[in-house]
Amino acid sequence: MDNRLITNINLAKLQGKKQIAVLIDPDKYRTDSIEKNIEICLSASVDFFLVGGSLISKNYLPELIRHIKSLTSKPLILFPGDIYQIDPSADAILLLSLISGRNPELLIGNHVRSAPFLKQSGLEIIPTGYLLIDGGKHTSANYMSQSIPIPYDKADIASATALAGQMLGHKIIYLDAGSGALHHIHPGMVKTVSKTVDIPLFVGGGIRKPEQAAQLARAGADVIVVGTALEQNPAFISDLAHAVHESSSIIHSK
Ligand code: 1GP
Repeated sequence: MDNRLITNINLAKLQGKKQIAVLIDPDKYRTDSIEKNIEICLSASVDFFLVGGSLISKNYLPELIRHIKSLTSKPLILFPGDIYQIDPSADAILLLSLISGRNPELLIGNHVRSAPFLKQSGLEIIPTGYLLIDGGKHTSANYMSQSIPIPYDKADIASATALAGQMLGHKIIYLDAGSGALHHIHPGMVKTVSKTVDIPLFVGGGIRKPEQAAQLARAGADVIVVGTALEQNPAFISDLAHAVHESSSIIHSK
């Protein structure tokens, strides 16, 4: 087990380089569209891929990972909605603790069940403090986790929760409005959290437009995660990725 990916993510943060990750849901896997979509992501210089979903009803995960791996050597990180979404062919896994919720299964129960398999898998483990934030609608992530998201305008609660996550030893904080959220996380909340924690900050959920992605990156997100944007409008990924990467140079030139 190495620490290659988290080391690279930390390095990018140190250098002020903003990154974009594309989330691919195994349940929406189609062999023909995946090739086209990965090609679009590669020409847009997407930095890495996340694979996972709140609920997986078809056993496409191993095949999807193999397929993506045959198309690109970009890092592929599992973003599991449950303990069934572990596959040793990926490069790493975000070991999520839902610290915005109070569901013991998502704070420790699932981790205990999956730990022996994770050890055997050889995957790089990236302990992640995961916060669900209200994105204007009840998402699959909220329902499946049986947890109440942090209110949209409560940056102080998000900030204290993220700080607790860092103190507990998490390597990443992930603020998520949930896939398909009506609105993305408020940049003010991202700014408050990014000033509070030193570890890399992932922000996702409801990001559709390049200017939204750029605003969140400038507010302090180190990695912007998009999923629905690729499914709904693949051609847009190039503009989104460009906006995120451009935000790096804005910060550099300050
Ligand atoms: C969800 O942050 C991701 O965990 C992606 O959300 O599908 O809304 O882009 P979207």
